[in-house]
Amino acid sequence: MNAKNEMNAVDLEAIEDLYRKYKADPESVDESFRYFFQGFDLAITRFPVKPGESSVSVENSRKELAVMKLITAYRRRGHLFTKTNPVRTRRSYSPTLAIENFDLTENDLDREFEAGHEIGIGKATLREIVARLEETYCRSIGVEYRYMTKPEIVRWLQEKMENSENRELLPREIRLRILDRLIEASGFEDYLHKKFVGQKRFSLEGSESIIPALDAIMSRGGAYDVNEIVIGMAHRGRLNVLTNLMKKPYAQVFREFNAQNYEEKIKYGDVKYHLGYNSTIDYEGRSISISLTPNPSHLEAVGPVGQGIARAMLENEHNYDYDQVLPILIHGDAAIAGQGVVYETIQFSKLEGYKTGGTIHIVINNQVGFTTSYLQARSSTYSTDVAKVTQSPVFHVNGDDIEAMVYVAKLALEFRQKFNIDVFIDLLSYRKYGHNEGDEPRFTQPKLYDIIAKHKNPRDIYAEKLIAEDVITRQEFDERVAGFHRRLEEAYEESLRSDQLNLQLFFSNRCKNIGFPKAVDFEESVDTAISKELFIELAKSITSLPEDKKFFNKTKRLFAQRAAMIEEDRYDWAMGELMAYASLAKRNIFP
Ligand SMILES: Cc1ncc(C[n+]2csc(CCOP(=O)(O)OP(=O)(O)O)c2C)c(N)n1
Repeated sequence: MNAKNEMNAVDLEAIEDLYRKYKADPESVDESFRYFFQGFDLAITRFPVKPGESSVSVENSRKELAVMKLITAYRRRGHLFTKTNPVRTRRSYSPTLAIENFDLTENDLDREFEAGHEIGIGKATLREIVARLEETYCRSIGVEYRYMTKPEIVRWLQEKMENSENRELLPREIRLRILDRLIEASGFEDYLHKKFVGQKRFSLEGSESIIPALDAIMSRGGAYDVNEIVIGMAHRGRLNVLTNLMKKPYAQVFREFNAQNYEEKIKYGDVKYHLGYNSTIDYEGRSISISLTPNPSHLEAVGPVGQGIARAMLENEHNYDYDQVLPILIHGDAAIAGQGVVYETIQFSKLEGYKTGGTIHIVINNQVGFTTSYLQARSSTYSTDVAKVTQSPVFHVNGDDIEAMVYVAKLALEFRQKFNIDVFIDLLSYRKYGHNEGDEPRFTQPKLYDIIAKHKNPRDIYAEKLIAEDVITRQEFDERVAGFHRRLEEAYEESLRSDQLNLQLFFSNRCKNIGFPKAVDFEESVDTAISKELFIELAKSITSLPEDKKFFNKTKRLFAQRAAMIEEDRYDWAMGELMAYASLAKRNIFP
């Protein structure tokens, strides 16, 4: 038994056994029990039990045990009592973590407990222990990890979080970098809002802190051996990721808004939210290629596509060194909770034939799916509850606490690189406008949108913090905002200089022979005929088995039967279907 495990189900006999073991050899029991028994022994020496007196030592050890139970409860249930929702009061859960629920009282607050060793602060008062637990588990970050069954993973995370109170003090230059990313994220959306009135853009406003978080992953990835990042994401915030992180030129996006023609003859539709993009970013002398996969409107369908691309890269170019290829999937809260394909995809995540060495999942949890509040949209407590299926840790983070978000992003990256399993970040935020800016969110969410209307955006919240802490002056902040606005104005001017859009083909360097699909006029029949010679050539090639391999007799017979069809010029439906695929593959891949 391990004191760091389930103290809730304390078995007194087992503890007595452990105590006997400890007495024989203190090193033979887990560290946490060692501390616990040291406290117990101390209490016995200090307050020996005299005949006829009540046992102080027993009382002390009972209290030590109670504090241990409290610590375990914070680790397991602390996430239910966090301040992670920037715009709503959280639902209430019971029992709470109040000390009274653990047989402790106010009189115990200033008593010292050996149990403090368990969370790395040594012997400490209950007041200090509770303060430390509150800081670690119940502020802007709620973490679910105790369901993971591998003790070494749980311990690693626990120590990381408890030793740091789940935060990191950032140097000034990093804080300014974060501020700049927020200025770009909010400034870009605001510019689009005013310049292209009423046009759909699936604004990121309310959830902008995903941009500095992704920036942290991308810029630090190199230090953890990442060479490629594959991102799969839907509509929300896609334009922001493309421009501010992947450096797609602002002018190009503005031209797409002005609905001008592509140089290629493809139909203009929802193209700008669905196209893929590739770029390379350099940071501290390392470069990482980033690929944003194309995606259809069908939510979450991009998940397996992103995984497939990452797996192909691992197989073809990185010799299955999982650390080199990092998949990131960005979800909406309604989509991840509702779409079955999410479950299907993550079930592949640990299978030898499919795994990609762990995915960082980030949920843009704006608490609404189209028009529906999360309370009417799902039965699970969290939108991320599917994470438990594969025993992946989940960090729920208040999107208004930017530094917490960046800290979690970095921790998730380190975790993924160390254990090569999935990890989830649930970014608790809100959606400033309607689903696509054209609809009125107040029709279905009037109260929420009254709160949102008065709420400061993440950029301004962070700027106020940095101004208050003398990291930057208000004037410097205003200048940075104005400077970015000027960059956008210049890009807009540039966008007007050409009326043609040059589309970058996704993976143009890797897939040289694949072109854009041609627009098909369905009124006319499409010519799919191929010559008889090509037909025979393809048929022979798909009915021959490689000679250097062994096959079951049944397989050999099946192939022989198909090969006979060529001789007899008599084909069945199954062969017909295979020939259709073969002719299409030949035509599209090797035109
Ligand atoms: C499979 C599928 N079902 C339904 C839709 C229609 N649809 C488009 S966006 C949306 C709401 C998505 O909400 P959420 O996942 O929370 O993302 P948000 O837009 O709030 O960022 C729905 C239902 C769709 N595109 N795909």
